[in-house]
Parts: sequence; C-alpha cells; structure tokens
Amino acid sequence: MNRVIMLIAAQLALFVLPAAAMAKERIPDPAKGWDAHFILLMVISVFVYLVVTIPLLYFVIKYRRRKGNEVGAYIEGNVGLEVTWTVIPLILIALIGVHSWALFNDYRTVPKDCFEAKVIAQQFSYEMISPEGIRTVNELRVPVGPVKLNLTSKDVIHSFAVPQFRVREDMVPGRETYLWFNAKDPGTYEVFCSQYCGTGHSQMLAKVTVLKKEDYDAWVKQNTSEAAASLPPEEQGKKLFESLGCIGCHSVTGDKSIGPTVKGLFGNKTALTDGTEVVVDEAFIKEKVKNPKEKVAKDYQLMMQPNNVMDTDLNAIVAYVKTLK
Ligand SMILES: [Cu+2]
Repeated sequence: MNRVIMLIAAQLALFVLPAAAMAKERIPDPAKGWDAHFILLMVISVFVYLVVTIPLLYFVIKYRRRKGNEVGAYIEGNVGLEVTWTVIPLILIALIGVHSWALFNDYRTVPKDCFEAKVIAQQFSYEMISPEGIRTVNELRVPVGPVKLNLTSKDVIHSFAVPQFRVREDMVPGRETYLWFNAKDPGTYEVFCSQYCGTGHSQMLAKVTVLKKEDYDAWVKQNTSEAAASLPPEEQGKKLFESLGCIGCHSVTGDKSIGPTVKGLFGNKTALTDGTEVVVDEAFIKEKVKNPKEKVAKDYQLMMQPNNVMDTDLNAIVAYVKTLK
C-alpha cells in the first residue's frame, strides 16, 4: 500500500516537473532528469525554509517577553498539527527518494544499441578509440544518439566529466568504468578531468564532437582508408606523438608545458638538471622515450614514465620531431 502511495507521489512529481518530457521518449535523457531533480530539491527546500522561518519570526515578535516575570502558557499538544508536520515531510522525503531512485536508474542503465567507444586517460591527455578502431587524442567523435564510454587510466585516477551532459565518472588504473549520455544535438561539448591528477590536471581538457550520422560515417570512411594507405614517416610520427599522449606534456608550438616543447628542439643543445648540456639527436630522443629517468631537462620535473615503443615507431617519431623547426 505504501509503495502504491509512493509511486503515485512520484508520478505526480514527474508530471509537474520538466522530467515529464523524458517519460514519453523511448531513450531517457538523464541530463534533463538531473535538472528536474535540482528544481525538485530547490522547490522543496525553499518551501520548508519559508514554512519554518516566517512563523518563527512572527512568533518571536508576537510572544516576546514584555514585562518582568511573564511566564508562557502551558500547551498540552495538538494532535492535528503533529500529524500534519509529520506526514507532509514524509511525503516530501518519499518524493525525493523515489525521484532519485528513478533518475539513478536511468543514469546507470545503458540503453540498448548504444554507440560504444573507449577512453584511456594518462597524465595529461585522453586517448579515444572509436568502435571502428580509430584513435584520436583529446577529441571524441560520436554520432547523434545515446553514447556509452568505457573508461580506464594508464597511471593515476582521473575523472571524465562532461558538464553539458551532466556526467562524471572516475577513470581508475586497472579497472574499467563506464558512463553513458544522450547526445541529442550535434555540436561540441567540453570535457574536463575532475579528479586532481598532477601538475597538468588543469590542462587535461578535451572535447566531445557530436556529428550527424552521415557526417560521422564520412569521418570514419576517411580515417580508415587513410590509415590503410601507408603514410610517410613524419605523418606516422605525428599520429604516434598524439596517440601515445606525448603531446599531453610536450607542445609542438613552442609553448612551455609540463615538459619542454619539441619545437626547435632537434639538433640543438639543451640544458639538463645535472648542469650539463646535451645535443638533441636521434639517439637522445630514442633513449629519452624508452628511459626518461636519465637526463631530465633543466627547470622541469621528471613526470614521464618509461615507454615500450617499437623501433619503427621511434624512427617515425624522430622524423616528426625533425620537422618541428
Ligand atoms: Cu586527470
């Protein structure tokens, strides 16, 4: 019986709130649900605040002590009043409870036939892998519709947050987590890392680009055929520099970042923390990728992890770095 009352109350809440719209759609939109939930909490809180504060102020003034030894009247109690102030909050709390539960259910239940991609975080970038196997860095491309993201991390705990979709989920090394959102409108949506993960945390930005189905298909076609054709080493190197996450810490534009920029680096001398200088040549770059602990650049902290990169890929990276004059 109580359950029936709660369900009726929840239905009423859904009816009066914008969330009503989501009940009609086949695929729910938790982003709207969160907004509705916020409004529900706000309305209830303001209502309770006013119901308590206005009479309080009134009584404080009306029943203030006026003369020396005035004593207040003894009041037995009032059954009607007590039942009212128990039942009304009970209904309000039940309403919040049922609405939260329904929303949480939508938020964590991935719709069928969802577009599914993978995101791997590392200090301080994201690698996105489309269902077709296309790898991108700091930009996720998805078609319009529900999207599920499988998340993980290579190093520390990061958190994938897209405020406009009202989603956030931790990215934990050695574990796969997930989130889903309903990308209804084409456009660009910002991604933030919302778990402090190191000095480059605030630069750990990315975007989700929602494309019309046909635009997405065109992008896939373009990138898979391009990948099939063998690229010149510099271009391969550029892709590796991005997909391996090097670009997260080493800019190619000359800007100072977590690590030194690679622009204008090749063939020049660079200062190290131990006070010596070294010429950046092929051997140095290759050694540095594999074993970053040695020969740290002056004014920088060692943040880099050793990378197990194939020799052919290393050659491609060197070829790319050479082009950045
Ligand atoms: Cu992070």
